[in-house]
Amino acid sequence: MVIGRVLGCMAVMPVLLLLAGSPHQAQAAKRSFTIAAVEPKGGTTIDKEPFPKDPLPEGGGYVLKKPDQTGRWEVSTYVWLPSQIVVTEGDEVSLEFIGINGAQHPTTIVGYDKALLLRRGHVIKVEFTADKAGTFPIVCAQHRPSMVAELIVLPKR
Ligand SMILES: [Cu+2]
Repeated sequence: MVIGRVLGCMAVMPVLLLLAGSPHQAQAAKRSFTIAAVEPKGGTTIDKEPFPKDPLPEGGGYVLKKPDQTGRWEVSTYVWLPSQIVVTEGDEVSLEFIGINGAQHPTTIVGYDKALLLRRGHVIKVEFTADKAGTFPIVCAQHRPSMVAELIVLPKR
């Protein structure tokens, strides 16, 4: 009777060990993200703050508007929100890009050979298996150098 119980426990142990396994050994997860093309903006008038003398880096990602007739000037930048996406190798990834600001964003996910032309008011869904680990830039060619996000694929452990 006692031996039977002990043997019974031993038979259950491998199952418990499997259940208690590291979360990294879990099956591929489905991961979904929304990535918005946005343009944070700030501004003031020259009587409060002088218009900056130094030009901003070129490439279309930074916009500095000179003072208008009221003396108001503005600065903005095109970015992806969020700018980092972290998944684990093997995950089924769904990236839903939405165009909020800017007419269009010709975009590539470098290293995963994905290209899309995102227009304002549209959603483009990109689905793939994260089958290689590393850091892969998500680059809008029209708004460099600021409109670059990172797809980070952590290696399977
Ligand atoms: Cu862009």
